[in-house]
Amino acid sequence: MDDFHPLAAALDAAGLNRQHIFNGHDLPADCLATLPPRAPEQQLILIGHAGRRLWDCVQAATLPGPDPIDTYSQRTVDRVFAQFLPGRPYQLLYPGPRLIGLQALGHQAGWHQPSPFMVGIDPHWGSWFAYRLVLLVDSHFLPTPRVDRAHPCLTCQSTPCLSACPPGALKDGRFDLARCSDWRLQADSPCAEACLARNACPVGSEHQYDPAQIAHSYRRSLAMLRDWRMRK
Ligand code: B12
Repeated sequence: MDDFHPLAAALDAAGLNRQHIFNGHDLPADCLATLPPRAPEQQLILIGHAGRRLWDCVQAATLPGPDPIDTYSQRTVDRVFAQFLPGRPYQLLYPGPRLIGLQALGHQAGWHQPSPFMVGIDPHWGSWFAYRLVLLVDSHFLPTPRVDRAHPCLTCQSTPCLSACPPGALKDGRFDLARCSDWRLQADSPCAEACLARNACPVGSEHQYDPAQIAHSYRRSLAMLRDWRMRK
């Protein structure tokens, strides 16, 4: 049996503080459908970050390029594998060209409950976590038990996210992506560099990212939206 503890401690210290190990053959068919054919014989390691630490580490690393978070995450996992599992190759699936359903994997890990604003939520971290790496490895780690946490939105009485959304994209119990996107793409939109609904959510608010990280991530998603609109 391989020991994941030293890798977990090093990843935690580097701000990549959520890890989940799956045996490939335990994943449901819809998750396996987006993975390479050998995945059922391997282990899949899902790595995320939660809270503020990752951004502090990324800032300290002063990395070049448009996505310093991805660069930092990949360098960190390279370093951690070289230190604790030298010579053991792994296949990096995310970030990468293949579309991996990260929230579906997060759901299997017990990290993801759907919020009205579509970012996953849990009662501890709120919506202040994201998925940073997906690896396939020929390893024998102990698989991680599913985290079993309640869905905080089910008991939320005040629903501040719904009233904070300026275009009303969360009305009627479903997320209206076109309404959200049209509003964000307007000149001087207050939602260009932050989601006011997400910011209004009280769950895990002590873990809310640094404003610079929020602006960085939302600028990137806005650029993605612009790109899609141009191609339509
Ligand atoms: C495309 C995409 C978007 C599109 C959404 C368009 C759409 N309807 O697909 C746009 C550009 C709008 C977007 C925006 C954002 N995104 Co986005 N996005 C993705 C991406 C790259 C692919 C999603 C996908 O198509 N999956 C394919 C299907 C088959 O997989 P799935 O898991 O079953 O699908 C789920 C999602 O698609 C989700 N979904 C559907 N519609 C929307 C709309 C939005 C806005 C979001 C966030 C999710 C979402 O619901 C599905 C069922 O759970 C994922 C990364 C990934 N590879 O999964 C990130 C991802 C969903 N995004 C994420 C985030 C955080 C954001 C932003 C907050 C910006 C940011 N990066 O910080 C904003 C949201 C704010 C807003 N209101 O716009 C995170 C969510 C983390 C979490 N805790 O759940 C992800 C997982 C990326 C990551 N590395 O962690 N995103």
